[in-house]
Amino acid sequence: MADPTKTLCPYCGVGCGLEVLPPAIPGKAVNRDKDGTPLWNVRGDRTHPSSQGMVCVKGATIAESLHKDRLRFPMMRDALDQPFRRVTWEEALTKIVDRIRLVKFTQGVDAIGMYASGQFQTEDYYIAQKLMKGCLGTNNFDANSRLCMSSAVAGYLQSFGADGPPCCYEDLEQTDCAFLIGTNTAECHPIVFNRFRRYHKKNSDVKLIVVDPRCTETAAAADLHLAINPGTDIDLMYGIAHLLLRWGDLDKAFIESHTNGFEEFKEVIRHYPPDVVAIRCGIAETELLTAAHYWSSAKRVLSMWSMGVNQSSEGTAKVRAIINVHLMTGQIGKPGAGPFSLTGQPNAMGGREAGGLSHLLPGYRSVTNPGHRAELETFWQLPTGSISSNPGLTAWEMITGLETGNLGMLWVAATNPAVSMPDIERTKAALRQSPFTVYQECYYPTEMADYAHVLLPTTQWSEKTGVMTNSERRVTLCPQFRVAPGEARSDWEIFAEVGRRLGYRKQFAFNYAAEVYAEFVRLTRDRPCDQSGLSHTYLREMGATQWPFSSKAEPTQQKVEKAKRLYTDLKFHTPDGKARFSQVYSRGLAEPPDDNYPFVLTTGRLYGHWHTQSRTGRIEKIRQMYPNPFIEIHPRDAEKLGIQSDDWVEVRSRRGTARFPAKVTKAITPKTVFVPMHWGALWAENAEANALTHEIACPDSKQPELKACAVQLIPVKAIENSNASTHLVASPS
Ligand SMILES: Nc1nc2c(c(=O)[nH]1)N[C@H]1C(S)=C(S)[C@@H](COP(=O)(O)OP(=O)(O)OC[C@H]3O[C@@H](n4cnc5c(=O)[nH]c(N)nc54)[C@H](O)[C@@H]3O)O[C@H]1N2
Ligand SMILES: Nc1nc2c(c(=O)[nH]1)N[C@H]1C(S)=C(S)[C@@H](COP(=O)(O)OP(=O)(O)OC[C@H]3O[C@@H](n4cnc5c(=O)[nH]c(N)nc54)[C@H](O)[C@@H]3O)O[C@H]1N2
Ligand code: SF4
Ligand SMILES: [Mo]
Repeated sequence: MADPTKTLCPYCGVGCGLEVLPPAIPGKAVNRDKDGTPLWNVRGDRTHPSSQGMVCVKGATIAESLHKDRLRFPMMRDALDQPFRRVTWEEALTKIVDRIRLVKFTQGVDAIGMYASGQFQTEDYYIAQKLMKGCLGTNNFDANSRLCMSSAVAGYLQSFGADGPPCCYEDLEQTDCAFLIGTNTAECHPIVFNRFRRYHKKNSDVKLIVVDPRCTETAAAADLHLAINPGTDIDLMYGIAHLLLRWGDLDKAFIESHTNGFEEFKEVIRHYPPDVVAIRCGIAETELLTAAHYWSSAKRVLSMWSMGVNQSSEGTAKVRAIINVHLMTGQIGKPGAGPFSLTGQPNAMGGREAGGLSHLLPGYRSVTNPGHRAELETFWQLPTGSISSNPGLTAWEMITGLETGNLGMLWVAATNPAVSMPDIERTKAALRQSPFTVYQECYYPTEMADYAHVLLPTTQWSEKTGVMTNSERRVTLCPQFRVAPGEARSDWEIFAEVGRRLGYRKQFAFNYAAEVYAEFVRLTRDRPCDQSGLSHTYLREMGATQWPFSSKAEPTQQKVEKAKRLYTDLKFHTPDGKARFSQVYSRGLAEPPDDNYPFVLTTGRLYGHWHTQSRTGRIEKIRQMYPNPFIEIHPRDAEKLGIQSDDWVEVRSRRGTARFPAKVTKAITPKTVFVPMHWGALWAENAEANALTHEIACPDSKQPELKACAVQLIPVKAIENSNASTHLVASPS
């Protein structure tokens, strides 16, 4: 039998290793989809250190999505109200290159914007940076990581002097206390959760604390679930810090030698005594005391977080508040301990390494740093001053750029902003105004296709070769094993071809993804994300490998050991080598509930679905798991509204409305409601979470507060019975 192809699951940032075999395995019936299409066999890769053979339902069913509804040929139209017509690549590329030249000439290069995704491979990211930030000279490249990980990036950078999660998955099995805040790990990072759960079940003295306004599957497994009011994470962290300080449970030697700013932080947490914090968070004081007690009695505390922390108007401050508590207790740089952001997408980490946000450059560099710009200009053989010193437009600023007309061309790839952006009606209106939008996608239809002038068919995972980095900094090679449908091309190849046509032949003289990666890793040498010792060949032969992994002569095993955790020498990437405490007070939600909009709506994910359903909506098993969207409402609120499960509810925010059947459940905190983000216009009528959300963002990370907005709930039967519905707005208090 042929050897299986070893690769990585292309869904979440856990980054599970997969083994893939052709549909026909000798001695077995050919594996087929219901429509008769032969399906590749997918199973967990036991040799992959991150996942040890485990997979969740998404990884297990990926093969069923690969052949359905694929975009096969380039398509074009002159206006959005026209039908698409099939064109050749030559026509499409000529059109794009002409338009780039025109916009550059008439509006300037900063009128061009590219919006891409953590579902790019590192090679795609890198070539896009070289084209946009290097050759074209605009930093207007942003990714959906802006909606996802940018608060974690900003928090790490401010506290440690560099991005990069310091921990590894082995820490899950070496900790005394896992502190999960703003993460539904059981549904969204299932294999990380499984690894911890196995260990937790075997070790009764190990504690699990979960901080989430909802009693998720994750929270249900906790020793302590703190169902805090949305947006009160900083209060909670400072409340814990206050108690640890009061009890003298500090690592004074660590604070003294390896940090700055503790005295100022002490002054801040003085204002967070347990009685005040308990009221703000909506928890009992005893629960807060228990959390602080668990924290203080654990030798090793591992914090993990994701969108409940990052997607906030104070996202960076939340991240730093978590890090502060690690710093005051010396809980970092050792096994089983540290602040660990769980990355959302399969290669959001690689995106950060390759400079895939509008303020970054490849190799954890910054556009505002003149030395960094000069290094890249020399490396890319571009004239001095080619790279702009201005941070480019963020995802949302591209939307407002379309509104004002400042953006003359939008290029979207591997993301579906017509569903995933905040304030979706405003987003769609802006997209409709775009003079020229290019959209690179592997499926058709998706919601975003409605807003494109040019559709470019791309290969996806399984049809292209490249690398991805998971949450624990582990780089896995994902080799091509299937033939791409129709005329699909890989994202990086499209960018490189446009670059060559714009005259940058030597900058884009690549034939293979391996060459692209080889160039990129040279740029990481001696940087915090050093992977100069890696190559496609190395990864193929040696398997998935964590960075830092330099090209310096050193025994491999030594490099591997050192790469497990960052900051084991307690030297941080700041100029004086010390980590920094933050001193920011909590502010709470950007749009708190009021008499008119009395509920807090929070949004998020379900175990089986992936984002806007481009893949999972096309997999029958997963569709059956979740036949329709819904809204979670606490029984107390439901009673006041006079509704029961399956009754339809209209949800209104200051920006829009949507309708959902109610799911009455105690799993949600009273006065808070929850809607999954997965149903865009293609998959349900009027059930878009983002019809309701707002774009107000963290001032540091520019990450929008997708986790909370103020809404009213109105039973649909009441609307149908009466035209004057205003007096029916239910108040939860
Ligand atoms: N099944 C599945 N898995 C996925 C994805 C998917 O689409 N489907 N997407 C991937 C991606 S890109 C990402 S970013 C991750 C996201 O992974 P998670 O962040 O775990 O997922 P979410 O459901 O968005 O939000 C997590 C939790 O935050 C809670 N929350 C809301 N507001 C607050 C708050 O103010 N404070 C706190 N402490 N908690 C709050 C919500 O109740 C929710 O349970 O998942 C990744 N994995
Ligand atoms: N209300 C609300 N909104 C949210 C969130 C939330 O929690 N609540 N979460 C936010 C977060 S964290 C995220 S990450 C975003 C995700 O939001 P999106 O990025 O919009 O979601 P996806 O459905 O993953 O879209 C990715 C698209 O890329 C395509 N694709 C896959 N592989 C490739 C490839 O190799 N090349 C190309 N060109 N295309 C490819 C897929 O078919 C898919 O259509 O949503 C954000 N929006
Ligand atoms: S946990 Fe994430 S990476 Fe692993 S199989 Fe599931 S979706 Fe894929
Ligand atoms: Mo994400």
